[in-house]
Amino acid sequence: MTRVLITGFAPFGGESVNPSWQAAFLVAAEPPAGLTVTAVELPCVFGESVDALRDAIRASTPDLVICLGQAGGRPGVTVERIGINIDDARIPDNAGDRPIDEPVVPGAPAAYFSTLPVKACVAALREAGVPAAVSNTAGTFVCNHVAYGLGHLIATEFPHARGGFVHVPWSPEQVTDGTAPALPPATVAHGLRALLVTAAGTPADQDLKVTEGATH
Ligand code: PCA
Repeated sequence: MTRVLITGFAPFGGESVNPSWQAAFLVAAEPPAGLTVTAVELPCVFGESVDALRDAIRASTPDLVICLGQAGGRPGVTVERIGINIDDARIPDNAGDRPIDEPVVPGAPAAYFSTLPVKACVAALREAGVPAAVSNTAGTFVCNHVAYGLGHLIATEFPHARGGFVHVPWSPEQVTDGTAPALPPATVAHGLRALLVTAAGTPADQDLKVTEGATH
């Protein structure tokens, strides 16, 4: 049995829902065979989010950690390749904090690569019928903060866990005027179940050798 921790975020930026938490909740409610899945909602707050993630890893002792966040405007599920050691907030977090060009962890490495097989994860999402891509930036807001924070926790405190960050699009209820792409949380959850099974069975160093690169 592989133990999985999946996190989503609380709503932020004046929104009333966050599809990352909606999807995480649905995956844990109906986990794929062979996996036990715990879902935890993280606060959209610099610092506190990583503290809550550390507490959740301690409590559920997962083999695999998938942190989800909302990426409004992206048309598909994006598997993040990297988290960088910088906070640069265009909007305040849910505690009113707005760091500019501060490290996530002072003195720590510039970046951490995901320890998920990112290309196999993208392939699994697509095979499940869910639009997906590799992303080379998780931004510089709280999602990147957690993407980097997760990499640092794995590198320094939880070496037996593997994990990475995945962004999900807006849900249809957030774009009722239809002017931006959206995916129902149930569709995202369906794809994420396939991603989890693939990630659990594929070490990061046995990822697919296919290009998902970008020219810009
Ligand atoms: N998305 C934001 C923070 C929380 C979330 O769900 C981000 O992409 O940074």
